[in-house]
Amino acid sequence: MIAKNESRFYLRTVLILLCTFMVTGVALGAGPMEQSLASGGKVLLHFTSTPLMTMTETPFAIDLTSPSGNIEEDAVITLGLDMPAMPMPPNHPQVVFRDGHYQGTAVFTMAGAWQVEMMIRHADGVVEQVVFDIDKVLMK
Ligand SMILES: [Cu+2]
Repeated sequence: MIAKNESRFYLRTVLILLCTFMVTGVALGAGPMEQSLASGGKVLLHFTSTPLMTMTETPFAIDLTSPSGNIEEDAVITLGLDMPAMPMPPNHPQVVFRDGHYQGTAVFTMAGAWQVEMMIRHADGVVEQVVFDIDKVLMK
C-alpha cells in the first residue's frame, strides 16, 4: 500500500518536472511572437532554437488561447512560409497538436526576412488568418 502511494507520488513529481522542462525549453527559444485574433483570442508562435538559420530543421510551437483564456486545442492550423521580397517555392510545415501545444518543424531555405502566414480553422468553423514577420534568418 505504501509502496503504491510512493510510486504514484514519484510519477506525479516526474510529470511536473517534465512539464516545467518543456515550458522552460520553449521559453528559451526565439522570442515568442504573439498576436490578437479578431475572434478575441490570442495566438503565440515560438521557434525553439535561436538564431534562426537556413536549411536547419527548426522546431516551433504554437499556443492558441480562446477569448475566455482557455487553451484551444481543437483547431486546425496550417502554415505557409514565404519571403516578402520574392516569390518562393511552397513551404508548408505540418502542424500537429501534441503535448499541449501545436507543434511542427520549419525549414527556411534562404537567408533574409520571412513571413509566417498562419491560417486557423476553429472548431466552430470560423477561419482566421494572421501573419508573423520574421526579421532575419541567417545563412548557415
Ligand atoms: Cu528567397
